[in-house]
Amino acid sequence: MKKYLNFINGEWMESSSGRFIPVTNPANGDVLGEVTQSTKEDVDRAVQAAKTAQKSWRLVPAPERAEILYKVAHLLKERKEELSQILTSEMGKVIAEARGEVQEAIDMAYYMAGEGRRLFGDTVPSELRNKFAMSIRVPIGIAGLITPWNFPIAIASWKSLPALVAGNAVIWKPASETPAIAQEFVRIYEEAGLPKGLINLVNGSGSIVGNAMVDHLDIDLISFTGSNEVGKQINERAGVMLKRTSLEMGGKNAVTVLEDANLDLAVDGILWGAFGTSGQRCTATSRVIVHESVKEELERKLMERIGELKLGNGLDESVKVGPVINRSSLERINEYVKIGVNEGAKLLTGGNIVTENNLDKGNFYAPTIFTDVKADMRIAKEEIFGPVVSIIPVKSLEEAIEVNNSVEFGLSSAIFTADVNRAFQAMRDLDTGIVYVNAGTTGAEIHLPFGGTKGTGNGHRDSGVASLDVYTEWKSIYVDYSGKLQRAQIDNY
Ligand code: UN1
Repeated sequence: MKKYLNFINGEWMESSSGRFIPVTNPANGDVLGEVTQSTKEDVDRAVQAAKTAQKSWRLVPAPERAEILYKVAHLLKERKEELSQILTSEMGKVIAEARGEVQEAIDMAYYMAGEGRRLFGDTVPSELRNKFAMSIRVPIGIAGLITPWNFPIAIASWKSLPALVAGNAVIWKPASETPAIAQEFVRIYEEAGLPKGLINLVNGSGSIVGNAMVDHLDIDLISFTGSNEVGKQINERAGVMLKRTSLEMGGKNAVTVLEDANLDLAVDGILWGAFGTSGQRCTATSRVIVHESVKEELERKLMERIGELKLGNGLDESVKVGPVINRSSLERINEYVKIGVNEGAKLLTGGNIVTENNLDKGNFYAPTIFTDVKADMRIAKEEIFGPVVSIIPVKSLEEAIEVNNSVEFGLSSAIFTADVNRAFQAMRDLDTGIVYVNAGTTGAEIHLPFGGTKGTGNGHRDSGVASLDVYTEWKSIYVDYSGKLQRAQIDNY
């Protein structure tokens, strides 16, 4: 039986709890191994190691820190196929998407390595003579990362790479469902020569390990991606300590299809956005807001294509839709479908757990489309995190924007239209952190800020240069070379 361990102060070890929980393949229920379940003491040990390591790391020139990140990038690239296979076996997404996700981590590693030679601040004129003014970024100290199972290496890369290049140490709690890919990522850091104590992997539950991290006085910030429920709890606990939190939470993303849209292209975008990763992306397309004049044609085209979505084990290259992560998720999705039916939405296709062709050993849900959905129904408002999409008819662009913006989340939105004026109006008025024109709601690239408005987040961003704001403090420095006391705002007026 494979054992997934903690990595603390440069050593692989199991938790002192002695407890392990099984890790299963969501496509067939096979037990892949077991993962150690850590305690508060393990978190303490990791923090001690991180503290010592960060003291020297902050003094290593950032371009030198970046050399290690370049090695991480090379190693990820070299091992891309192997990592993708591990990812698919453990998390379920189809192999093509797993390769895409590993590529996202590779891109992020090269990009953040480049930041080692930038990490720009500003030099600005002082208002006084013979005085110099500048701002620089300084590391915060120890970053606590809590990451989800749906993008277990990409999201971990969005957080750990900027944290490390900026001079912080990291304590990382991966999701309990995906410890193998987490272990491989940490091995790559180890092989790249990252000094011990700078990345510490602590496996375990949110209630024990997660809370111990949030409560620890020496962990300076928490970066979390996951559910709103947990994000709010983290924010509350951390808030009383004035601890920085960067929270990336739910979505209820919509594709808007106007009457002048290229409908075949819109269908491609919807199928990919709604059913890719079995709908388990924060950016998944969960609503289709369509102009009533093209609704029927769009539905017909969707129904013509839905049969292409072969379900199965994602390691089979011909499979298009993998399993959902676990049994309880499968049941929750099924509950939402029942809610939709009871609310009076019309089920166009799907709406069931799939059991034929031996798929009952895994957690498979049929790609599901509801139509004639009203914007205030629960299925149109709450995050389902599964392969379920709701079609909502509207009469105008203005109404489409209103419906798009009516939910509590604000991660991603998309509009299909051939009219440049209306595209720009949508870019201005859709209230999400990410907007696509003539493309679906997924597909964010790592050099742009990733995150959302309203209930999706708390104003911070993952990836892009913006992510450095999470892992650094600004320090403003004034150098007076006049040789006399110069009082700002006073002596110059
Ligand atoms: C997520 O679902 O949390 O834009 C991340 C996308 C991917 C990242 C998704 N590049 O869909």
